[in-house]
Amino acid sequence: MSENYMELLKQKIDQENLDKLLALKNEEVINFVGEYVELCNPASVFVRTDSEPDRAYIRGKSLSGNEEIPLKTKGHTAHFDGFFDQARDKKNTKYLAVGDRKYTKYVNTVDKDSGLGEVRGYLKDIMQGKEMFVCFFCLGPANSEFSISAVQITDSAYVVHSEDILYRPGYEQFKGVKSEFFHFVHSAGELEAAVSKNVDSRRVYIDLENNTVFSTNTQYAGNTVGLKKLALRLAINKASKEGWLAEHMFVMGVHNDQGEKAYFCGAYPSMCGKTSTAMINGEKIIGDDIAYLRERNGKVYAVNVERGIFGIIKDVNSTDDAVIFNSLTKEGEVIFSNILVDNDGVPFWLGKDAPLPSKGINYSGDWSPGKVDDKGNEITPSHKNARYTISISALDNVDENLENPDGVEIKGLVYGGRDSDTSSPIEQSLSWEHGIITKAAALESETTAATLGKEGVRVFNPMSNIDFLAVGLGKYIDMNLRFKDKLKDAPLIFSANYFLRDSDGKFLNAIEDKRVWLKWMRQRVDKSVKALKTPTGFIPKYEDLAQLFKTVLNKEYKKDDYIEQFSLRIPKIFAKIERILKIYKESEGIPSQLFDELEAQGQRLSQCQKEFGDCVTPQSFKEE
Ligand code: OXD
Ligand code: MN
Repeated sequence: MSENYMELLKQKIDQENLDKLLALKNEEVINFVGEYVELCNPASVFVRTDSEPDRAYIRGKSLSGNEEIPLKTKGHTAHFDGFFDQARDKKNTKYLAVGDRKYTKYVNTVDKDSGLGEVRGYLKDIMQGKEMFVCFFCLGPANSEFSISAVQITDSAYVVHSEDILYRPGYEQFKGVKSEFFHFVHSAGELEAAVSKNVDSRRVYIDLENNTVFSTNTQYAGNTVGLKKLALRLAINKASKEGWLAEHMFVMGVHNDQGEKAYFCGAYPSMCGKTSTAMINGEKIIGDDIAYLRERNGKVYAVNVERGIFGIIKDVNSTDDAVIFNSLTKEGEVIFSNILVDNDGVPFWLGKDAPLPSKGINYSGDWSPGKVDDKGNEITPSHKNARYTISISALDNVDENLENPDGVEIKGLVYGGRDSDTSSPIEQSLSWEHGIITKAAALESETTAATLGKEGVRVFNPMSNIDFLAVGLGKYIDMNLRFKDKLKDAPLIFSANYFLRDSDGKFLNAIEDKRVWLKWMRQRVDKSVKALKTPTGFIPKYEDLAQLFKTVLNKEYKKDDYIEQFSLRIPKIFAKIERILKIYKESEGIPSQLFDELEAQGQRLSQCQKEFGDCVTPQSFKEE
């Protein structure tokens, strides 16, 4: 077996770890490990099984290598990424391109030979003097038709520790793996004060032919935790060949008045309320970030690919986010990243309802108020994209179907964006096709701190998956449209926007209002309320929302607020259609249905504008 690397592996790996590797009886794994032991040249290799001692070993290594520091509360640790390594690096994330495979212009590609040469150059001897960790995980619940096995090689114990919280163990399952699996090779590179020193050589390169992703000279989890967004890209490619969907979506259960649950999936770009929606008090969470969706018996089923949350901590407070706040402030395993640690070992973050410490340590080193960077810009106490990593089972409202290998039946899909002036807070599409085109494929969002670059710019982000598209835009839209072909009972499709503002820039909705929007969608699934039909979809009736605001939030919902929030801003919608059409007209292979839907919507809007003017109040629309 694998004679090529056997001699090398015997030299580099001690007997105990070699036995763990060989017990998998998987030649592809052995060759993969052999290839990267040879290239990265580590001082030693640790092979992680699913056992508790192996998990504890990794946690210990993360602390002894100073990748994490212990905090005051038992089980809590803090991790810091380098000053310039605080978000996903879109610029240096590239597909290794071969042949005539199509990509969108929103992702980067590099010729495979030169890209591979470059990244292999960085990987050469990169682990000299370091320990290599070889780890096995499962994307999705164990023993499920949804799930995909994955092997991660890294020299960062923090990466493995994060993966341990975020993904199901996969060593035992690997013993039976015959089908294709995903491979990830990561090195944080040379460290200085426990952070990656050579961020100029930060690269994330994706090889779709070999289901492999390489990542070098970075620690930020979005660039390094292979099973997260790196695996999503591989999964989108796999799904496109096999007829299912890999989506940037939460999975959650929402109750009706009788306490019956229906499950929803929701796609929102980062920092648009996806995680906070998924963990809303009173409802049930299965996942907050990535879902695999499959058709079975004419219905849609979904699983959470993960079992933990790598969530944005900014603005998490005890009133608006009670569920997560509670879990983050009690004993239990949590990694806080890029927050401020005060002198007592207590984490502080922007928007925490607690006094600002007078000093502490953050991603810039020692910190006190007024600290500025080289350019004189203020260094905030915690980074805007600071995060927490926690197991979903630590949340009070975890759903009992989190580990169900069959997944849960999905009744609604929600597409949410950050939009200050165009779309209403909630709207249901007129049909599957109308929803996929005008809500999902036309999704835009204003940029945030979750990726490097300027904030507040409106960007096109279809299905909130633009950064991760491993296939051309036309093919991806088509996959979504055709997903309906076998469905007898297609989920309803909604758009959501929590960020509408008035002309003075003031938000029109409170953070907690999303609880009402969820309940309205739930009612629509039950067909227990009617709606008003507008040219862009179905909107709630005032009476239904007023009732929900009363029962869910104990708040009075003023008719004027309803009118302001749900009026149809026709010129803004036209401008959006123009932007979207321009993008799709410039792209190749777009299904004609997309243009037909947008054109039909445009005609309905023109008609409506003629009749009612530019801004149409909800009273003008008829009940369906
Ligand atoms: C995430 C992201 O971290 O989308 O989930 O950036
Ligand atoms: Mn995400």
